[in-house]
Amino acid sequence: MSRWDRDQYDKFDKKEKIRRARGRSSDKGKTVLADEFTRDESQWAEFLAKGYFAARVMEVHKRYLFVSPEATRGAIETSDVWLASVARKHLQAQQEERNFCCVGDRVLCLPEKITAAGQDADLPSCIVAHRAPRSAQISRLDPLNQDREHVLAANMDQLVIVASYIYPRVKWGLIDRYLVLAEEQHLPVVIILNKRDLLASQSAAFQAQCEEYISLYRKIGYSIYSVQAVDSSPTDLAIISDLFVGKISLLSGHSGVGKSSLINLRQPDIEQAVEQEEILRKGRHTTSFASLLRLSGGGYVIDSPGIRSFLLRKRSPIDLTWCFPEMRRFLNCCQYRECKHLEEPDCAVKQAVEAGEISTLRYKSYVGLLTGAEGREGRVRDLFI
Ligand SMILES: Nc1nc2c(ncn2[C@@H]2O[C@H](COP(=O)(O)OP(=O)(O)OP(=O)(O)O)[C@@H](O)[C@H]2O)c(=O)[nH]1
Ligand SMILES: [Mg+2]
Ligand SMILES: [Zn+2]
Repeated sequence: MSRWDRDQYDKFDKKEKIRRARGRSSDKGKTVLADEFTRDESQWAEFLAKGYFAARVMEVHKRYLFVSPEATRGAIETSDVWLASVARKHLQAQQEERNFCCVGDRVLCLPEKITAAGQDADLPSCIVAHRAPRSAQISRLDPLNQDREHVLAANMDQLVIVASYIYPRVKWGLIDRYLVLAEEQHLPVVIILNKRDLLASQSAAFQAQCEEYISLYRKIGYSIYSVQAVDSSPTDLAIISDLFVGKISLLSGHSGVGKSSLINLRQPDIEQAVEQEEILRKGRHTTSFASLLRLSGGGYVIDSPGIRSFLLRKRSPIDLTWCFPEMRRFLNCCQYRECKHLEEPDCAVKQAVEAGEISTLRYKSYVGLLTGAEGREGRVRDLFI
């Protein structure tokens, strides 16, 4: 075991509760702005000179995080794991996000002095003093409180959207929502359709529909690969190997689509748990926390728990149209400058849909995201953090 033992988590959790309870009264009444937590990396030098260290968030739990030192960008010491908690003064700040940090965040940490309580700790511990602004982030509306966002991961170099043909069946609307986020963040994106081996048992109509949609996304310009993580062919292995080299990739998608199985093909430093008996699965998540893993042969991946609800905050028609690359050229072509491309007369986007230049499937996703009518996939109830 290279990092930590699961049992240790609970032990630390208890200590953390005691520590918080002791400190609480003295902090009452303080207000700190959430953005005091964010500090540009150009301002980190003075902290580094005082004994702070730069680190990357590897995993976020309810009360604490795990971080690993990262002296220079991309050189994450994944075998050096620290137990971390966000500095208390920040925790009382008003915030627009569910958590202060998410996996992939670059943070500035101060090692904690060994106290009586910490002496038997198996991991060194530290306080997260600041977080760097994010270069990219993937977030949704928090299913527990839709006034705030839940950032799933940050600072990745690419988003890998994972879906399976069946079990569970591919939801193209969910893929479109991920694509909107990637476009907005200028993030390279790859779509993986997994479980190709199960396709042969499906109807010819379903197979033809999948083929049609795959060519549709290719035509728009997206990379989309059809693979199988079980009994993979050499081509599948080559696709997966090439995909992750030299980058930090976030893998996201529904539960059970095979995210962890695909990662395990590349031998991460910790083998990710995979659902053992697929037939028996009842919507339970096998991966419960997003974690950043180092792969043998280079590259890092963020394995994340399957997503059940994926509501996005509403965007203006102009912003949203821009996030559909095939619609971009019709921006400013409608009769009305403020055209939402819904019921307005002389709408260039709707004319393009009628002419078959924009697919009905993608236009429906646009309308759903604009009006919020189809803004959900599956159940809203969502249990993971
Ligand atoms: N037939 C077939 N089964 C697969 C394939 N890839 C993964 N599976 C199975 O699908 C099930 C779910 O795989 P996981 O890798 O745990 O899926 P996940 O996306 O990580 O799921 P969560 O962690 O719950 O989000 C497991 O039983 C895998 O063995 C595939 O290509 N073909
Ligand atoms: Mg998993
Ligand atoms: Zn229009």
